[in-house]
Amino acid sequence: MPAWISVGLVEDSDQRLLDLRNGLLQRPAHISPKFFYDAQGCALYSAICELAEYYPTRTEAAIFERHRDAIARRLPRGVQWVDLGCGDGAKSWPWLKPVEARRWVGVDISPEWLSMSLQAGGQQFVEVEFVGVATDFTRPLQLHHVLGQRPHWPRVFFYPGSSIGNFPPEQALALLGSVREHLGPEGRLLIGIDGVKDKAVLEAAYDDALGVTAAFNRNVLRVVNRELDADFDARRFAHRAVFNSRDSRIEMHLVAQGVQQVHLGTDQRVFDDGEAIVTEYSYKYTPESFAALLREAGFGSSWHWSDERGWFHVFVAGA
Ligand code: AVI
Repeated sequence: MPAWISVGLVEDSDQRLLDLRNGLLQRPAHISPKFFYDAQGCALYSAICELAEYYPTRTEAAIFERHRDAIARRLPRGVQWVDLGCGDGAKSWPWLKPVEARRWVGVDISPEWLSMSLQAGGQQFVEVEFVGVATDFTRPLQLHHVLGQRPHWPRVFFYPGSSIGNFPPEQALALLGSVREHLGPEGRLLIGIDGVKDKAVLEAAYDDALGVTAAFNRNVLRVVNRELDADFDARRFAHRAVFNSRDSRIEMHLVAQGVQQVHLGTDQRVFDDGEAIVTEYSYKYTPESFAALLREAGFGSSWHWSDERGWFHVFVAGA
């Protein structure tokens, strides 16, 4: 029977809504990308991962496929496999045998995803212990207690999909530092990183011809309407994705088409024609810049593997 633990999720929910409201009242207005992922947003994100233009998912999968043995040689055995932002858990499953996993710890903000992954994994790997932790890991990780239940099983933190890129560098550093604190002596981090590349390739990946990413971006306004009792008209905001090469990040915006007065519960906010709401940053790293970030976060060793075009990088890092 898979175990289920909730760390700090319920207590955080008022603060989340306060942050959302304050972000929209600021200039420039912003919405945290964590609000993308309601049921509709998750479905749209799954569709993005299948798009011809969106190379990260399939490029990372190809690196994992091709280099699985070499990567696994850098990981301990008999591990607690900690899947950060596990979703349906599917990216974890091919790793559990190579590392002789004894325990899978899925960490996700969505209880729905967690129960799905616990069930799917529990059926497939009957020898493995399954634990789900519902938490918002944009806040410091609090997994010492859960992982301490099996003190002698080394830890592997798995953070695929270049999701670390959605954090500004100082927050990415804090998250990596927090993982580092949880590692223990033999522990490792296995993480996927999107690389810096041609601007046209990057911008197409975030502004596809079918408009799926545009729908994903606009959907966040429906989430805001629900969460804050607001009245955004998603049709009157245009999707925009640009690569900011100075800061090495894709920036996604929603741009007001005409002046708009929007109610946010009891507050009001007027958006000028052409005013942009920042909805997501997706930072791109070179292997060198990411290795430097790992060192800054306290990791003493790292190895990496890339695809032939050097578009995506997979790192293993240890104490
Ligand atoms: C989840 N994250 C890594 C995606 C990215 O590429 O930054 C989210 C995304 N936004 C638009 N397309 C995909």
